Amino acid sequence: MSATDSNPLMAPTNPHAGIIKSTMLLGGVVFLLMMIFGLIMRAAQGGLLELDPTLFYLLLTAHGAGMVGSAALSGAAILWYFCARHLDLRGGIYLAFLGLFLLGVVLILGAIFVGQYGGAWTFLFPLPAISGGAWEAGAAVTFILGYLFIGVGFLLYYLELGLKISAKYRGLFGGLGWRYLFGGSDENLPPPTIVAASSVLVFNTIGIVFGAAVIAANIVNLLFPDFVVNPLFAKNATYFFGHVFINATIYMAVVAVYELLPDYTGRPWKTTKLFIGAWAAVVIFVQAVYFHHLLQDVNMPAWTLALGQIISYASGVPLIGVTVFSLAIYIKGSGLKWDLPISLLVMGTVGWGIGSIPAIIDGMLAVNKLMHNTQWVPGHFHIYLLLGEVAMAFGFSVWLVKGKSQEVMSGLDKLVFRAYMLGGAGFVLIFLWSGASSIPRRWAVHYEAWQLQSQLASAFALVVVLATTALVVRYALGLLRKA
Ligand code: HEM
Ligand SMILES: [Cu+2]
Repeated sequence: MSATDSNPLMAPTNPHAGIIKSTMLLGGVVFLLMMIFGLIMRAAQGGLLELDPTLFYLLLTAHGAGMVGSAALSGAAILWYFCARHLDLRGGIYLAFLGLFLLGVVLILGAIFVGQYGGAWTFLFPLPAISGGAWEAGAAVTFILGYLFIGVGFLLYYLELGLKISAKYRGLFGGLGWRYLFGGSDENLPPPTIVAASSVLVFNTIGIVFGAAVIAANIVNLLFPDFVVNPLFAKNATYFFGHVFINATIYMAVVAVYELLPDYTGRPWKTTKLFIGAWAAVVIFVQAVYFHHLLQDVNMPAWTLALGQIISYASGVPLIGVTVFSLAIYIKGSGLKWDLPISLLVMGTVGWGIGSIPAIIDGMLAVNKLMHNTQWVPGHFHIYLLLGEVAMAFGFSVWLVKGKSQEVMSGLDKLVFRAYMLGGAGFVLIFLWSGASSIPRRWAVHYEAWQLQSQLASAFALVVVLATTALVVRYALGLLRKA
């Protein structure tokens, strides 16, 4: 059964397929390259290779910005592709978004590898200005300007989605499904993809606006150091933006599950009150929960810390719970035939759910005090990014080049899938283990007593890199075959 037969909503050909395919190729290649940077860092921490600490911080900055950027790009491409099944989106807007994004990438890469900016993707004030001579203010300005272009691109992208959704579903409240939730009729009810798109566009636009404000403040400070920014305000705004933005990447990518699973199970993913309610909770919680980044800031008012703690318990539950649970229900007894795309999509959804558990643990004050600057933190987010968003992105990519007929998993597909999953699981678990052993994060050089973990992790990372290489090559060959 082909996707077109079973899904009446899908136009025979998606008018945006070409550009989305290219975007996914770019995203896949950058994921792979950044993984290699990650492997180099982990191997250096394990003493397996010599790496100048200055270079480590350049790689760390590039890895953080590059990974978050590729996750955002692939998430945006997925969301656009599926929204185009329901809305009449303008291709020119997507091209402008992509152009601004690439311009931003060029500035960021230039700032890092030409300007030697190594202040991490979080550009936390006043670090960009205090380089100890490692980079000039101009490099920091260039890096942050790169973000600004990407942010503007995203605002344009969300504006187009917002306009088209409002026109078709009678305003954003219609698109969010909130009108129906509060007793309105179910006529013209938005499909799950539109509920997701409306929710993401609301919270990510708010996040990006805060990001833009703090970016502007940083730039002025870098150019005119007399202009000081309140560091506590800057931290709040920066982490609000960063937290919301990285979460949005997964919330965008998950629509691939809503849209593609029905092709496999023959059961449409329905917009229910529970579904709308879960997304409504996300719109609020994903913003409020950023307080967990401030649990160590003793000068924050106590109520914010309490809120950070309470919401951290609550935030993962609604949407992830609903999505993972529904996934299990839709799959059970459907006779689903596993191929590579659906396996990767399901792994991504489950990985996302599992990754929220160590995040919730870190959101407890008592744990956070001990763990926050350890590798527990990269441990939790590598779970829901490496085994979550990125797995979904590759699942979508290989679906794009899937043949019309039902394909079973070849022996090679199975090998690649298992290598990615097991390599990834080993790699992230060792981050958690390292964190639990109080090994700090973001240290270029590790004591000998810490190196065993880094060495084992490097071996797992190598497996992930090989599996990812196979995925990228398989996708590229698929594109050639289709062309
Ligand atoms: C083979 C796969 C990967 C490897 C080997 C790897 C390796 C690493 C290492 C060694 C660090 C620094 C840990 C420390 O603080 O000591 C790191 C940080 C990070 N990684 Fe990865 N990573 C991988 C995949 C990913 C993916 C898929 C994403 C996101 C989509 C990602 C996002 C990040 C981010 C945001 C940081 C934090 C950077 C910072 O602290 O400023 N990584 N990674
Ligand atoms: Cu966060």
